Amino acid sequence: MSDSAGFSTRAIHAGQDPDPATGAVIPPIYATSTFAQDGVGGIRGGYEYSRSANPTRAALEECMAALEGGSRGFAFASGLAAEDTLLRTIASPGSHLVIPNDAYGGTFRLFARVHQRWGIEATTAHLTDLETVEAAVRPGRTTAVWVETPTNPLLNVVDIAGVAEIAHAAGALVIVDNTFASPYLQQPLALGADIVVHSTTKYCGGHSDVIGGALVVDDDELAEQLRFHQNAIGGVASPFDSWLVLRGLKTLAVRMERHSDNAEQVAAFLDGHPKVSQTLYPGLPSHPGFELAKRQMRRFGGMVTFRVAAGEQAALDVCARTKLFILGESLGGVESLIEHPGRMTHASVVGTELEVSPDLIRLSVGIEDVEDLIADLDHALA
Ligand code: P1T
Repeated sequence: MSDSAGFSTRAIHAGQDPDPATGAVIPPIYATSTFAQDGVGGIRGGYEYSRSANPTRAALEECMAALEGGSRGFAFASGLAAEDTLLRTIASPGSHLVIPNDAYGGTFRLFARVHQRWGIEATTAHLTDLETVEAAVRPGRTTAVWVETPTNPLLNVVDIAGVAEIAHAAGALVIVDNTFASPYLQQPLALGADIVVHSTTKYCGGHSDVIGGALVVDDDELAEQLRFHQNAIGGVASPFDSWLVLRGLKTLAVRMERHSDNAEQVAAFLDGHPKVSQTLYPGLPSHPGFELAKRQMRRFGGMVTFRVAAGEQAALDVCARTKLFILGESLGGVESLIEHPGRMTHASVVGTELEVSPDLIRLSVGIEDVEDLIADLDHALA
């Protein structure tokens, strides 16, 4: 496959040549913990123990790297395992990071309740405002700026290139959690980021049947440090989970197009609805990040957040009344999901500055027929 191959060609072929032993077109699930050695120290085919490396996981890692335009990828047992390994790789007691004041609650909890205990300091900043980023970064002292865009659950759009300029001038790395956009809609490394993080549980896997995470970099030294920590800590993706994510990646481009088509229509429907006080979707011209999203993303994605005019109880009632939109945490699968961030995905940040409004509902708009999705919401809001 040529280096200039298009996104879907890479998704279907990168790291996935036919199996050399059998010609199998799909990478086999190498369900093995260990590999026979040809005498002590004589490693056959590069594999010795599956925590260190496994052929199915290696296929996924190569494919993720190819899709993000990086040189190396690393696959983990969950998005949070990827984040934790990354933090242990780049930070140590005394390190300072700038983190978003609007992000997945679990990411914030990892900083506030786990890493802070080990002496890692994190300053929260409103990353959509570059002046705030500039004020939060300590030149020569800050290890990294952690970006999530679009954010979970408010769908704020952060200027990756703008943050990279400020962070790099201060000697800090830029990390981008690209879970909501997926590599199809947004390419953080090309915009100046140093490290891309994914919860592959979401759009990369795409079918709500696996928990996984990934890191991608385009720097040999950083890659070597991550490889060491991935093996030393051990939170790796299993062969079966790697296979599921790889299968999902093959259709990522067509799924993201359909997610975006459907979400655009759902957002337009909600935006004009009398029971909805605010609709948050980067593809609405009224969204403060609309112009930036147009520049930075291929399309606007499948996540839509809205506020119910009558308040929290009315929001909870809507969550209870949808039938096609299944009430559940997570996102990015082919089926539509609805959730109440205040009581579900972001319950762990109640009482912090990340606490979200109680009238907020988050939709992961799936790839069903959009007329059915809109009818379901119309009924639930009635
Ligand atoms: O759940 P896990 O695979 O460990 O990924 C954590 C994670 C990281 N980053 C972002 C932006 C995320 O949205 C998540 C997980 N989020 C949910 C489970 C959710 O419903 O928002």
